Amino acid sequence: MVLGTIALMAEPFYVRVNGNKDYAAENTGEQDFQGRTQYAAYNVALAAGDKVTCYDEGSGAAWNIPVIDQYGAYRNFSVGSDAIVCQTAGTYDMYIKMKYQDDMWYIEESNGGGGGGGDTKTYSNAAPERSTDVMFQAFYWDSYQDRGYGRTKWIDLNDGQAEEIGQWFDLVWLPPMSKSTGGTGYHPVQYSSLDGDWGTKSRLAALISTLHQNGARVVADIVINHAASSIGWCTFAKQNFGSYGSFEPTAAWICKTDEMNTDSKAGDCRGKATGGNDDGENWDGARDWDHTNAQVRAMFKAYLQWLRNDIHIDGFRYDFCKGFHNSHINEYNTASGPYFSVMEYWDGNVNTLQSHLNDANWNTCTFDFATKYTAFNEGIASGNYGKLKGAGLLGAGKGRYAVTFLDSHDSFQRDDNEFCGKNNSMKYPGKIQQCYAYMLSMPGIPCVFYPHWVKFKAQLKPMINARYKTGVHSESAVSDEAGNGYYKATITGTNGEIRVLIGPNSGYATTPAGYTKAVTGDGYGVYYKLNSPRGDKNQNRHPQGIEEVGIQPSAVRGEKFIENGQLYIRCGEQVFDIFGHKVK
Ligand SMILES: [Ca+2]
Ligand SMILES: [Ca+2]
Repeated sequence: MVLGTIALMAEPFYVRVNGNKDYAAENTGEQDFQGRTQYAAYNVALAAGDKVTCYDEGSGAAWNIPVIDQYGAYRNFSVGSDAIVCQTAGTYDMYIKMKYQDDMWYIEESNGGGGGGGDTKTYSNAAPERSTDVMFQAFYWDSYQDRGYGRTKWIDLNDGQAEEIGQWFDLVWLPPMSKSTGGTGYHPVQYSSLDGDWGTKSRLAALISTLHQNGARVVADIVINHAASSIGWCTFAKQNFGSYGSFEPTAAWICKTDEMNTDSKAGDCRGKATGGNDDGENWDGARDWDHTNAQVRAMFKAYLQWLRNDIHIDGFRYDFCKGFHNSHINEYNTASGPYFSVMEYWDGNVNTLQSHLNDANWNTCTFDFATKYTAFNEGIASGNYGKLKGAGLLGAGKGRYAVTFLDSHDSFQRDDNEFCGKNNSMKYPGKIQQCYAYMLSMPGIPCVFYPHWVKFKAQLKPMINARYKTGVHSESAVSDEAGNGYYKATITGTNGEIRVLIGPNSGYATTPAGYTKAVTGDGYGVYYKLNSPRGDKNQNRHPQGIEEVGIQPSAVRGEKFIENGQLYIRCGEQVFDIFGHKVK
């Protein structure tokens, strides 16, 4: 009977919404990697809750396609028993890829942009669900000079490092890239100028392209609480974001609570900051923008849209989020649609972190300072392994919103003693590898810090690989126990599980029955088991710059060939497997 139905299937096909509205699906004339013929219905307008099926006019039958390609806007849909169900209202291009018992949807948002490489789709939430991403902080304080762990100018990263970084990490956080008063860049002078101490705009573009081609998304450091003036204290540089607008900020755009109005060094500028009250904290080292001013907000929306679409930035790391009300994060992300964002809200209280995520409408992640302080500083560094259980945002069940980390450019080492004190008191003092064994095994999005990568690459790679192979993600379930001198956890991924043992009494050196060793070291062991075999992470990358070679994972144009029984596709000099992963 089933075969009979297949025999009857014939064009024309339609995308049918709620059983009564049809959108014609045209034959695109293309087949995907697996030989499925592809049809497409464009600009399908859907509301949340709408049910979508495929309809065959030839047989008069509608059927549910329960598989959605993960590289499209799959997060906006769920699979129901009789249809796929739209979760996020929007206008979508829906590709039906048909093959007997192997049909699937590939769905893109119709305004999805594209072209030019990079990830310019607009995402509806900047905290990705069930994210398998691992993040990398690609700099440390003033590392445009070698300050002990190598130099990280754009050219240094692009020449010899970016391929490896792109292959092992999914999100690469670059330092503030705008023209600034100098140094690391946290006092920007002109957002729309990308020439600074890290290098030129063209060097930056080359680095972004290399990272995309090797499978990573690029996260820009966004400093919007404050800026430096260009002349004196109250003259600000013009901002030109091309088609997204140009702006001429004045002292009226600065909070009246800024020190411009009180500091004697402001000279003639004293009293000229006439904006509203700061809706967050004041930063006394630079001029605080008045985010209650619609012109200021328009400038930052244009800035972020320009970064997304013209510079091919995929995500944002928001600096000093104590400095302004975090509802603005939601507003700016909604306007620019990043794949991912993370707030730097420097507070170790897990309830405070959640309160500010709530202010941002949960449309972002935040750095998990609670895990840093509780699990690492008070826990591992003090030999108190009980602190690892239930710590931070992970313990609160908010792994989707947590970016875990150990040290940053601020805490690790700085010359000015501003943060660290003379004894560098904020630098993490304990066993570093144990912290990474924890972070890279647990939910959340772990962030690896450049100096730690340089020093412990041999240990970190197998940890990242175990996470990748098992499919552990930001919302993975954890089963754990802790006691005197030990923490033991099992973390469940989509393709297996990780067993992590930390502490001198954890039995870390003995491989648990049924597991494979990823890596062991001083007081820790990371082990994994898989549901099905999976290659190494750096061999299985889905290039973010895939548009540059004219390929969509859904609709592949190129030459197919079979090697060792596997189907591959060649586009120019690049070769992809059937999942769209670049293999050559
Ligand atoms: Ca200020
Ligand atoms: Ca402020």
